[in-house]
Amino acid sequence: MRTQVAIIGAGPAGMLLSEMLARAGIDSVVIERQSRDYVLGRIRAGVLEQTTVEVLRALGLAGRLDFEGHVHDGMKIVWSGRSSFFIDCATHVGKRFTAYGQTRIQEDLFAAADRRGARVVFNAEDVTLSGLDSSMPSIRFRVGGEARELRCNFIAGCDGFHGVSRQSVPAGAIREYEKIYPFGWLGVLAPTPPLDEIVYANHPRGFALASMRNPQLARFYIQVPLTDSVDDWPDERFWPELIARFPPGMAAGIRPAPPVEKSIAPLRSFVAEPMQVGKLFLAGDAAHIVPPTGAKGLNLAVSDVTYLARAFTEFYRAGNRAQLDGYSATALRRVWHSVRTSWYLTNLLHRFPESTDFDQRAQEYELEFLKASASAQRALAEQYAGLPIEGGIDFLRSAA
Ligand code: RFL
Ligand code: PHB
Repeated sequence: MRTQVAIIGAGPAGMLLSEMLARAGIDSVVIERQSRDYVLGRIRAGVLEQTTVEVLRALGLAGRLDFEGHVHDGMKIVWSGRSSFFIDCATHVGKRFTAYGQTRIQEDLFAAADRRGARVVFNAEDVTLSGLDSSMPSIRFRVGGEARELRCNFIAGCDGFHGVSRQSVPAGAIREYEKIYPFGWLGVLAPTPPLDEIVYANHPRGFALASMRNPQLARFYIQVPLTDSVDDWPDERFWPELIARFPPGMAAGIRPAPPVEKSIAPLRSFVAEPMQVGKLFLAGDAAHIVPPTGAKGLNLAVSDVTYLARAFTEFYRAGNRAQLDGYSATALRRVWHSVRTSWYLTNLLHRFPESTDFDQRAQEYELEFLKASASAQRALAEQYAGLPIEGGIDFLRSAA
């Protein structure tokens, strides 16, 4: 098999990149380790930045999103179980958010890929990359026990944090910056009406978050110790603990229901620099991880592949390598902005194992300051809303 761009990973980054390349007349093949059903079954992100929605709209992929997505102006922060304020991104920076599950986006992307007859190989085992510095890199893998090879001009590593792409570069070519947090999030998806807003709660018992998927489907998270497993959190323990971390007025709006999904995710900040080595370009979680506190991971995957698609388009249309050469530097500016914001919000809202009552009080008074200061709220709104895509996204409209 041959193609222009080999894409490793059929998550949101890989499938969106293949869609953007197809619009520009650039051929790609996507190689995915899991089955299609497995990829569609993963419950993850839920909050889209305005920039992400605009990218999907420019590609004509936002029909269902515009119909089903719940648009909101910002998020609420509560603490000490009593006080609260609203980070109004719509008022402060003119940007809004849309609650729309990552599972839905993944379905929309697979449907678009089916319509254009895209080449996506699922269940690819033992994927290996070679010739990253050569004029014709190649990917070897097995499907149903049969060995295959895909030769290409470039490789896009969109295979998530545990993928093979980043691990295939020569030692020392990439520097990694990492912070592992001493807790995880227990996430629950339940068929019950969500609260009206997305609410982040700082509480002496630990952080909690109330979010939504649709008017009948709520998404909740609570901070739990890293040593806990899902079995430690039967429903009889989860619901009272969640409710205890919200102020009584809000807690009254949480109606326990048997969850359809329950899982624990560890929290990590991670950035790989540079995001490109030879003919390999990393995008999305393969290059960086943010703790979910800022709801940034999926949004960064979308901005990375937007920059990457524009660079490939420039290269194949005009033979101009400048944007490809500058890809990592451009993408990292937006990445680090969100990495820093997510780290800040994680520190502000969680109870760390070593933290004392003093630390808890200091957090609470920082929140009091945010509540009282319009300029501090504006600064936070600017960070939470995410940076614009440098150079804009008009090229997507002209390609489509
Ligand atoms: P993905 O989604 O991990 O996809 C990578 C794909 O690569 C495949 N793969 C391989 N394929 C071939 N060969 C190999 N050797 C391979 N190894 C792996 C995998 O099977 C997979 O299909 O990465 P991508 O595309 O970069 O997308 C990133 C997002 O999934 C991620 O950043 C978000 O889910 C993060 N995130 C959130 N982001 C937001 O923007 N807003 C949110 O509200 C939000 N909430 C969350 C989140 C992530 C969470 N968890 C569970 C980590 C909430 C949670 C709880
Ligand atoms: C979600 O709805 O899954 C969600 C919302 C906000 C976050 C993280 C996850 O910060």
